Amino acid sequence: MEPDKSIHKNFSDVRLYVIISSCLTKKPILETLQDVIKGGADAVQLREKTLSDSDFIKLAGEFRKITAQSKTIFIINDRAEIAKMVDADGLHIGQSDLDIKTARKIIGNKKIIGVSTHTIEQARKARDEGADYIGVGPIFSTATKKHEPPVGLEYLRQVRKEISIPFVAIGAINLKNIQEVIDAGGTRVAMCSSIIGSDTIMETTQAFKTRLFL
Ligand code: TZP
Ligand code: MG
Repeated sequence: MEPDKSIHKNFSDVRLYVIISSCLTKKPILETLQDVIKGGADAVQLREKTLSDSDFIKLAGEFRKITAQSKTIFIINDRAEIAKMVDADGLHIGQSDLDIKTARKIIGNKKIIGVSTHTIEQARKARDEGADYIGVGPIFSTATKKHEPPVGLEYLRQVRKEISIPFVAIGAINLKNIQEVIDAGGTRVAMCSSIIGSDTIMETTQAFKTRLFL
């Protein structure tokens, strides 16, 4: 069955995408979630690399309840079965995770699938295989994903020229460098540490949102 294209419309409204991991938050994780929603995040991703499945399921269930009362899209990183179980809005996968076809079988055609890409070949492949959006990065060198070398703004420019599905710039984006990202064509951006590691999570989220709409 073909993926339901109407989902693109939903993701196409996303400008500010916040990645939440308990190891990087300054506040309890559910307060962090509430703050980023209040600050105007269009999408949040729960990214927990070391939680057991049972703890992840509990946390994802809480995320689902909270995001269901908002317009914020809820994406789960890596764990397709849990995304299905808690009825998340989507799943985000990397280059070494399960493939899009398998992910689609698990979470269904109505859900969003995002794929991390680091090269234009990976971007083309994700697009051709039916990704709803791609991540483009790390744009800058980031401690949040140490093993992944930065791809720079040139890759973002290449994606802007060639790829027509939504793309999200990611990787050490902060309030000082976001203009460079916007100037290179990044209309959608994802941040982790610069938002959830801030002392003022809600205000910082709002500040990013404002910058994206200037
Ligand atoms: N994928 C590419 S860079 C990155 C991910 C998950 C980390 C983003 O986190 P930060 O803290 O905004 O650099
Ligand atoms: Mg992954």
